[in-house]
Amino acid sequence: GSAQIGVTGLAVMGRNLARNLARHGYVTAVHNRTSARTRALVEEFGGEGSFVPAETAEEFVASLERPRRIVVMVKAGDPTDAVIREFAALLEPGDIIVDAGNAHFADTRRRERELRERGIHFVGSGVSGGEEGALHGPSIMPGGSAESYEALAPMLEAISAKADDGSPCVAHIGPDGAGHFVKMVHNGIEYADMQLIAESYDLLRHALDLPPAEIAEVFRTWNRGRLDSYLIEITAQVLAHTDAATGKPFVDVVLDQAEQKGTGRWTVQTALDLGVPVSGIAEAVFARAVSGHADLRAAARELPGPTPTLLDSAAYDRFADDVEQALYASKIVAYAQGFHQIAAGSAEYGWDIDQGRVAAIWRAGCIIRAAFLDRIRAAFDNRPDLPTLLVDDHFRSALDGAQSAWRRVVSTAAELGVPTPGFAAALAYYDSLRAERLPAALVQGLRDFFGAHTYHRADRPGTFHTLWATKDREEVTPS
Ligand code: NBP
Repeated sequence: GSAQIGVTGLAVMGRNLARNLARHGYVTAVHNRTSARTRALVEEFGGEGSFVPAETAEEFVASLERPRRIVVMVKAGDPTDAVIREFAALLEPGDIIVDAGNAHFADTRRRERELRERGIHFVGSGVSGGEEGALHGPSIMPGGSAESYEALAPMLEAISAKADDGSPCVAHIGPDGAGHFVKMVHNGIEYADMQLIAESYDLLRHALDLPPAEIAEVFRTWNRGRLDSYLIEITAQVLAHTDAATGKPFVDVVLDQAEQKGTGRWTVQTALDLGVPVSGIAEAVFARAVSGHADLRAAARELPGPTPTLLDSAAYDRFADDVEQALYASKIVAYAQGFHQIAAGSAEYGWDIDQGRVAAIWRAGCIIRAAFLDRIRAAFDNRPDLPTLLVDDHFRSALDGAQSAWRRVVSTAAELGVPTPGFAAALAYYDSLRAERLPAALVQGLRDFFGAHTYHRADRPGTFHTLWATKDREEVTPS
């Protein structure tokens, strides 16, 4: 065969990835279960590069040079297993299958293990940036063997997004499920980012009584500062948009129930298993769940709120700036939590993930791309064993500078009765990590009281239990 790489699964993502490869000069074999899609691609975009269309899996495999490189871009779950099974039977040792869909990392670990036994390299790769990213340059997070990465690197670097300094937004994340794990956390952070933006909008709307078009202007201003990012930019666009049918602000005609495809939920489920506190991400997932419970919300609509108050004029004048500071501080916390989860996953599964590289390849192409990520990259480059982003010099001083405003925003939100689970959870996390003593000591006392669960003492080693049911409440050391 003469094709350098093949793409199977030619819905919107696979088609755009194949076009991206062909546009970069790679002879690209293309295949889809329903061959009408394959023919349509070549008819519409054949002029963009060199495509080798295949009707059958056998033809597709035969058209590839060896070692074969096959990118699978089909629906995650059973379809991915079906396609892998079909192709694995036709491949030879040394060939490479890349799953570029949104697989759960545990599935990727299983698939990698099964294929490794047959000598086939399996690369579970996160791809972020939506359909536009797939075509013009996504952020790519491949896992799998170092050998398979070497065979793919030139192509992946060519088709990936480029950061401002020109470096490609792709890096070998680590073995087996590492790439899909990092993509999962990326999506969890994306949920948190969006929730914090939504809370900022809600506060500006309620506290300042601004119309969406003026709030769009506020976001546009923020986008010229340290919050410069894709999500802030498109927030301004969505808020400024007017519904053609009604002439109302678009944001006022959209049903206020946020949906999800599940990667945020996976992030939180995995964090619970790893014991990593990702409260900002969890609140974002729960906020979508709350929004979706229409019946519950209808039943609760009559619950009393605070007596309406207005901000005094000094508070009014500084409020938008306060919200910018609260947003920046809470965003730092959300990323600190996400990177903690990456470090914990890396330790648990032996992936040895370089967190600075992860931040570096998120600088462009993906949904959370932002100037901010270059700061994170610098933080981990300065100190690869950084225990949390919060203690990096830059972020520590940003948090210090923002904290009065951050606290004012959270308390104002509580006074006005505007829900800000993201801001509040982020602040609570910050204060929890800072605390000299946590009330966890009391929790341990209660556990020992009702369940004899024992406790450790801060002043000497050992395991202790107090005989709570006895009169003297003697402390013993259970054997
Ligand atoms: P879809 O997720 O809608 O999947 C459609 C493709 O899967 C078609 O090519 C379809 O073939 C194929 N397929 C199915 Br369904 N069942 C199959 C089976 N049993 N055997 C063979 N092929 C099968 O496509 P997409 O929206 O392009 O997304 C592809 C992947 O990329 C997904 O994992 C998605 O989660 C991920 N992703 C999507 C985005 C995005 O913005 N959409 C972003 C990042 C990642 P057919 O044409 O014959 O029905």
